[in-house]
Amino acid sequence: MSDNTFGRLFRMTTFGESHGPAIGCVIDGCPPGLAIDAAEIQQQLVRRATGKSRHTSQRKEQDEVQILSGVFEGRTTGTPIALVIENTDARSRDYTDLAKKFRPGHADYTYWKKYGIRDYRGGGRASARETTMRVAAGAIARKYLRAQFGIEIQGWLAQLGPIRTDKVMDMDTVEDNPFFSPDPSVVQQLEEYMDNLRKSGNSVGARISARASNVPAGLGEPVYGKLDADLASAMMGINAAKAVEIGAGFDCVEQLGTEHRDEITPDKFLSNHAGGVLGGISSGQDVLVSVAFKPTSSLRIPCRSVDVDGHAVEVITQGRHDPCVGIRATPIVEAMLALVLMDHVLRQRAQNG
Ligand code: EPS
Repeated sequence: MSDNTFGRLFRMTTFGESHGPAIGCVIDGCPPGLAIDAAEIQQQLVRRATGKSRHTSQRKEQDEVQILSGVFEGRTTGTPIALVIENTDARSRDYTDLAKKFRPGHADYTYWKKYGIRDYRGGGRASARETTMRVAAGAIARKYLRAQFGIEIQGWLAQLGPIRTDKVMDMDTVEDNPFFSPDPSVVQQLEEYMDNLRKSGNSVGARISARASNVPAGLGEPVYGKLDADLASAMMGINAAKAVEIGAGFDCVEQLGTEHRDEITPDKFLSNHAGGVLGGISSGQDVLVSVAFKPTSSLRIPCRSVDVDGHAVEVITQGRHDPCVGIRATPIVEAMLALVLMDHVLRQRAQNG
């Protein structure tokens, strides 16, 4: 399996399966001298973890990250940073029935078509568990971006199923509820919606948005390697992502040029439909990205599928699953935003000093 590496100059290579002994990554290209410790990485991992509320998977992992290399006396040394997290609460028997069957809507089917072999336990490499390492590496990138440029990254739940959660943007409350909703007035509605959904055995999609502020102008390559193209690729690479928008995104279809263009005064831009990127290069405005996540495909509601021999079968998924993967996706979107910006900061430095 190739292409497990992300980034050009700040390179993260992840490894591991959901029910293997551990999941980990090697980060190559991190500048030396950055103060970082496991506790800071842990802070981000905790935000993404399962089992924090009744609305997510009840798998209980400590997600305790170990720094194996690349950090000496609390500072990065410029050598590869290896991170590892042990898997301690895998329950592989839940997957016995899926060994030879495919969950519709899941990568079960395409992994089998591609490789003719798959670790079916917990979705193997296709599991959301792989995102632990994106968040861990993202924590290091965030630290650097903040220390060097004052870049701040904040994500939030913008919509869950039919419930819009971005009509009120009270960012102080994002961490105070299990959904990362910026609107505290919809939290009760989200709780009830998710309780009913969980009882029904179904799942639902969500939209996560994120903003990076204090991004310097000039990040991103003008033709190939555009900042927005790399963001789109990074976000689409998150498990269950189905659509990405930058700035106004698909709304630009209905906008007129007079509305979409972001007029400029000597003091500032007067709007930000571009999402902080013009011609593939950051403008100095906030970088805005939004990602749609599909409903989880692991459902206990029976459905039709086939087995590895092509025979018709019924599939019922057992075990502990997220009824809405979007609920845990805010820290992952933030991490991918940090990783893309980090890579482009180093690329900008390499060419333009
Ligand atoms: C997942 C299924 C569940 C989740 C898992 C992602 O795992 P299991 O079936 O082994 O209990 O708990 O997420 C994590 C463990 C995690 O850390 O994100 C899946 O099918 O993707």
